[in-house]
Amino acid sequence: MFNLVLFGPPGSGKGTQSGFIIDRYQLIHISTGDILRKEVGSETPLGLEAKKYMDQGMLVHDEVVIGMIGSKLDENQHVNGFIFDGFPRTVAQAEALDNLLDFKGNPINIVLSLQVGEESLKQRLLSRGEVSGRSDDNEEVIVKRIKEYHAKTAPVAEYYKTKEKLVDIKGEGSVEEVFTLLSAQIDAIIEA
Ligand code: B4P
Repeated sequence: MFNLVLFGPPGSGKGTQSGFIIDRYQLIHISTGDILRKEVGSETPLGLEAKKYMDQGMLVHDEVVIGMIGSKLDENQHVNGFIFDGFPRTVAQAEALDNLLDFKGNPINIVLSLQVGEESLKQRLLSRGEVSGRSDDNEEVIVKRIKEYHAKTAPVAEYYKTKEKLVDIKGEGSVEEVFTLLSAQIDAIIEA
């Protein structure tokens, strides 16, 4: 089994690259952002609660997100592996994920961290906002999301660095160039 975390700030291309990775490597895609947006769209109690935070550019509470991941892992028992997109976003989430995967005997193999400068992030999210209709893609919320990233999510990179699982990837080329860099890292592990 191959388990990958795709890590990076808001708008760094996690969702975009996940699409290519699942096609090539047949992994199960777990995007907490997608799951939460689905809950919001269906107006479930979880979605209504999550919306309050997402609309303001804040992270949803750890317990909610960790519970969602546990269910997704249980739903997919005999698979090639998982790509975690947008999760973990706090050190508490990273620890919970390690506990869940260690219990199953299939730890995280690698964490690929997309490096994109702040100006590019803002531009990308503003452009996405023009077409996506997402509530978190206007200037005020984007600035808040990036602040929240530095305060709560950036420490997750340190967490994986100490476990020698973190690899930085230049995330500012074309989508194809970034995918080439990501797949070289994945291939090196799969073929080892
Ligand atoms: P997410 O849905 O995870 O998404 P994201 O960080 O906004 O974007 P991503 O990095 O996937 O960028 P994308 O490919 O779209 O999070 C949304 C919200 O959900 C969070 O703020 C939070 O409230 C909540 N949430 C989710 N997970 C959570 C968790 N674990 N804990 C708590 N709360 C959680 O790319 C962005 C744009 O750039 C696109 O328009 C794309 O076309 C473009 N782009 C991509 N690659 C490019 C490239 N190489 N060059 C130029 N443009 C590129």
